Amino acid sequence: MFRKILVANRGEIALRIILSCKELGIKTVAVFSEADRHALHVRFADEAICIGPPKSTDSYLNIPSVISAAELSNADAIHPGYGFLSESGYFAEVCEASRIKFIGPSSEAIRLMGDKARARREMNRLGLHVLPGSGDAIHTDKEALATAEAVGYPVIIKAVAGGGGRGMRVVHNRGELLVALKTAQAEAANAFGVPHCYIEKFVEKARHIEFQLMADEHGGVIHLGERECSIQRRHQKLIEERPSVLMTPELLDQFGATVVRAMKDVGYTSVGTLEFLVDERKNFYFMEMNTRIQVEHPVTELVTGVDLVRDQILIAAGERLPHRQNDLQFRGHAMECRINAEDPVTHKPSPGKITTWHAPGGPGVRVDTAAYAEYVIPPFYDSLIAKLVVHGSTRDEAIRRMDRALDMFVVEGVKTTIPLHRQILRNPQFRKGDIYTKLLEHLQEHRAPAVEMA
Ligand code: MV4
Repeated sequence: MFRKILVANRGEIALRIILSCKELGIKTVAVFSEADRHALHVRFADEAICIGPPKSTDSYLNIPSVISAAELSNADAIHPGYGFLSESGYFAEVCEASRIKFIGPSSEAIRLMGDKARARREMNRLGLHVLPGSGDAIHTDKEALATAEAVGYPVIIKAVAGGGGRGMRVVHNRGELLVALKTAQAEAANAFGVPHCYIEKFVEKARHIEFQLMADEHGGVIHLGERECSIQRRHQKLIEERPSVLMTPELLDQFGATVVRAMKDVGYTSVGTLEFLVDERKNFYFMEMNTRIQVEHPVTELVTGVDLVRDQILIAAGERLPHRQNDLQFRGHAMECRINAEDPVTHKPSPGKITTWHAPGGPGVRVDTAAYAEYVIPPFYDSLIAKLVVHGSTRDEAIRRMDRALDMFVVEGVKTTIPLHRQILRNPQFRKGDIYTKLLEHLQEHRAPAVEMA
């Protein structure tokens, strides 16, 4: 087992990793930027090392600084959390070369899944369905027109290097295609440094459902069920839950076995998530794989009782999976609301001092946060300030519990997404579980702004 783990992250996920380390009896090293001197991950870790100026590229993304901190503190492993260096194949490779265990999959697996076109080809080879389309980057106008014709309009243009849905374009007919492709390529070049885009069938009323997986270094693989993540805004997830209203025990067993087999065949290790786009006829199409612990992992923890971060650490230390598939039970309904410090009208981050803070509690309520009263949210990082996660015996109970917990969540001094969440929870379509791609856009269009947000 590891003696000491360096946590290469900040905010709630750094705290989340530190708490599992404490329970495992593993010492922790926090790294922090000059903007994070008063952050809680610095306080709760056994040691803390400043790794640079506030800007992420100078600190949390600075590979030489992070590796130096690990060497200086004699850490035998690094946990990258999510974001920052968590899906950098290069960083994982530097860790491997420095004989510091990267808590995650191999650099090779990160690189494979990071190339979205290659990942789709590989998963398709292993038996997962992918949407009809070009599969790879489109190079000529002729190729674009032929592909769109073959799959039939509407189609969607996505960046090969993108992932997470940034820079997507929906095209309804032949006349729009070439202009949309040019614009998408220019945007992709600007955002990701590479212009390559691909074309695939556009699915109306799509759902986003993902599967949590866990694999050890001895060939053991299990799945921990799905998460429904269809409530998104500008490709940021807002609410996640389990079970999805369209999941059945049969579908879970059947599709679970399929994803487990695919992960075995590709030789994946660590925790990971397979994301699917699901159409109205319950067809699952593989979109991409995330090779990190995800923001929404507590949803799975509440319905399975598994500590995913603890198990991720045990697996990285070479231990066998601590659970067998048949021992896992899914209990009740879990739901997570991501609370961001942002302006409800402009959607811009709302950094600054939290003057009043009260986090809700009570049965079935969990709050993952690194914020506190008088904490000053720095303007340099992600605006997530808390994850409010609830568990109930039914979806209805979970929704009512979430509503009362949101009501008892007091954050003053900065603007947050709490009012937006309360509005979504009250939406009749959401309550029925009729959630899909466009729901939130509809909700936002039909809203009388200031009044309902108040
Ligand atoms: C799609 C799609 C429809 N058809 N792909 C991809 C990344 C994710 N953040 C959104 N993505 C989508 N890809 C095809 N071929 C619709 C979306 C989509 C979406 C999907 C599920 C839930 C909410 C969504 C919101 C916007 C777009």
